Amino acid sequence: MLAITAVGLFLPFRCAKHAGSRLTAAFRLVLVLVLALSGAGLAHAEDGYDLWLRYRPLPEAQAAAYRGHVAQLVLPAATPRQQAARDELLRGLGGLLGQTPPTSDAVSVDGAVVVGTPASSPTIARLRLDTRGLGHDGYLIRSAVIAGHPVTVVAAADDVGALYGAFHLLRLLQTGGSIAGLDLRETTRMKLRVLDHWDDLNGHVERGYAGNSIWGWQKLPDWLEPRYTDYARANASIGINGTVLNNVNANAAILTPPYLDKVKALAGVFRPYGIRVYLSVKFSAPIEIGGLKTADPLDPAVQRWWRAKADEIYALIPDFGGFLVKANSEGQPGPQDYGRTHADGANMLADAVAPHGGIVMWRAFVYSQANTDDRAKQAYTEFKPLDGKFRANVLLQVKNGPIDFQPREPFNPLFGAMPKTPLMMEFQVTKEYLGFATHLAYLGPLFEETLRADTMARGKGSTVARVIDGELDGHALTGIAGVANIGTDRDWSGSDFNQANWYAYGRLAWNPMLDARSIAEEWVRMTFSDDAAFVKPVVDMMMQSREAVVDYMTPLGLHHLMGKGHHYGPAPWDASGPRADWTPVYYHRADHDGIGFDRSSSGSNAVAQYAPPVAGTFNDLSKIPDAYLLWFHHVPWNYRMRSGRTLWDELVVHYTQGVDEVKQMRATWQRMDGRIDAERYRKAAVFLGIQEKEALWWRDASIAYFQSLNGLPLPAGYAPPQHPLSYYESLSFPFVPGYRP
Ligand code: GCV
Repeated sequence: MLAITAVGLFLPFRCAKHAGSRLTAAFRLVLVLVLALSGAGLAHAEDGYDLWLRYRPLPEAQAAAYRGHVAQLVLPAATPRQQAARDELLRGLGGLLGQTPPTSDAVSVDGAVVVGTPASSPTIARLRLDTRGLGHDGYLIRSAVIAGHPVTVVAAADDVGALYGAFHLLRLLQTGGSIAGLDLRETTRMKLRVLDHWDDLNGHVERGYAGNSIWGWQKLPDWLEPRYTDYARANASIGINGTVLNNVNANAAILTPPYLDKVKALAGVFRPYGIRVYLSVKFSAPIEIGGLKTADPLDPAVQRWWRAKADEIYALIPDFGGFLVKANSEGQPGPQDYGRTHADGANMLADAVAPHGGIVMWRAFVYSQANTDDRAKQAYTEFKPLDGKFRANVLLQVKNGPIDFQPREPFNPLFGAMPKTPLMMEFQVTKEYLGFATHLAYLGPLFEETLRADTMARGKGSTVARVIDGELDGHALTGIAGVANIGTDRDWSGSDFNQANWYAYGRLAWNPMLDARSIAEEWVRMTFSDDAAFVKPVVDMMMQSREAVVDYMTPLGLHHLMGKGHHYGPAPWDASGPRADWTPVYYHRADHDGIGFDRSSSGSNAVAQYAPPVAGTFNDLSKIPDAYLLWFHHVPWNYRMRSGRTLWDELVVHYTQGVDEVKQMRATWQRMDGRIDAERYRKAAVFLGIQEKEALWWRDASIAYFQSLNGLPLPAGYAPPQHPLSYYESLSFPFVPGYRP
């Protein structure tokens, strides 16, 4: 019965929107019954598994127009990577156009698609295209004429570039782009485009809201889940070329022989897709699994141990990427345990992997309980003096903001401050602080805001994007990392809309200058529908969504007001142990008279860590944008805002606006009913309902608490919190997903 219902609901849309043919009611009924009986109805339901690579049939008129341009595939399949490009094109074209073009060694018809490199394809070699400057990853897509036949050429210098070009061609078809008169050239300056999985060996994902880890360690290396290949396809389609398999809060066991065999098996699945594996390593591994008495990076025995470990790994996985390290932060061991610096630790590991071409990503997310200085300043204080002291194969991985992936933070002052060190961006794709799985928060605008921020470090235009893509300070080793939002949920990311964050991260990793709106548009067209009446309102809704979260959680520069440990929901009242810099009261500093963290020159002086023009803006109350006011300043509740309202009234307006924005998002989505499949429509509709409830919870709890301090009335027309403060304070959440106690 279930299957019949699901298929019955689903068919009217698919027939009308995709198959392009009008089925009679009788035929439709027969089809429903056949599908229901065979169980195929459920198997083909839109459950989000296919991500943006759905390749559902295009409307017939559109498919017919494209078919003439993809009448034949001329491409090599001699290596696994070439095979991957070929398989994807066959799968994609077959799905989109309803027929797979024949493959051939030479162009013999109009409308052939020729894919390859000068080395892999004699046809491409004969074209003598200028593939220099494309690097390993770049590609050209051109309309050309070969032997009198108009063709489309996807040419690269390396097989991986050809694979990326194949995905680009498919994207053009999926988004209704023209494939006539093409002359595209795509390159990337970002060498490492990496996903960081915070996956534990027991299957738990730290800050994961999409089920368990997708790595089935217990069944590896023998059983290779088909999902691994689909993961690799999805990543390759957006140019991601590295994956760190395990949590930065690392378990040393990942470096033991049984686990390295499992890692090798995964590396084998990913290799055809141009994806290298990396591992997070625990600094104390020489003690824990090596039997040494110390992990001191200057101890020759420790150095030997790491060199031998690197040799062992590379013997198994010759293209292993390298190590990611969280050291001396949040309880993790590190070089400072032995009185050594972060550079000493990073360099020791860098020396171990250097003979194999490996790299070390050393995290700058370092702050200490023992340090009573403003937490926002500690990473800069620690690392800035080490500029120029790292080996050439070390990247310093810096979170986008100085605290910790909050809904809004100013850019991290380390960007632009360490010209002699390659800085790698670390974004969080999983929504630890933006509503977990259910809140619709498209992170494209957050990523874009950071990448475009002007550090002014080398004059105007010294954007964060130009720092990390190496242009500003002339680095060839460049990289970007995103903390993955991927798990065993059928839809991979805990909601269909969360897939957009994975997608946007990858697209911006490839080209940090892309804009968030265009990326959202691409994604919506591929993931849901190319119907203009759907795309525009949904993209508008996505573009508004992150600001809505800022409004209902942490407006005007407030930050870190969530419940301790689990990070689910508001707890601005929390002043409990074990350490001050994990409590909301440390960050908002509200009392009867005012609110905000004074990081100006009269406070912690965190502003001084920015280049003078930026520091000048942040330091000056008359210049600072409202969005960062309470990040940098402590002001009275009756402080007069640019709007003419008092700060208190302005806060209440923002909190309320956040809830209203979610209501608008819900209303927009309700209008989309019937324009996409019922399954995905309904899930997003229900999730938006959850988001509205939780947005109201954030608003009301925050207002109730701050009002308990300042005793001020709400501005006229604004509803009081639904419950007394004591109600919000009484809530507890010991079992939220992703929690690490
Ligand atoms: C992996 C925050 C998160 C932790 C995370 C840490 C980090 O503190 O809450 O779960 O640990 O950042 O980035 O290392």
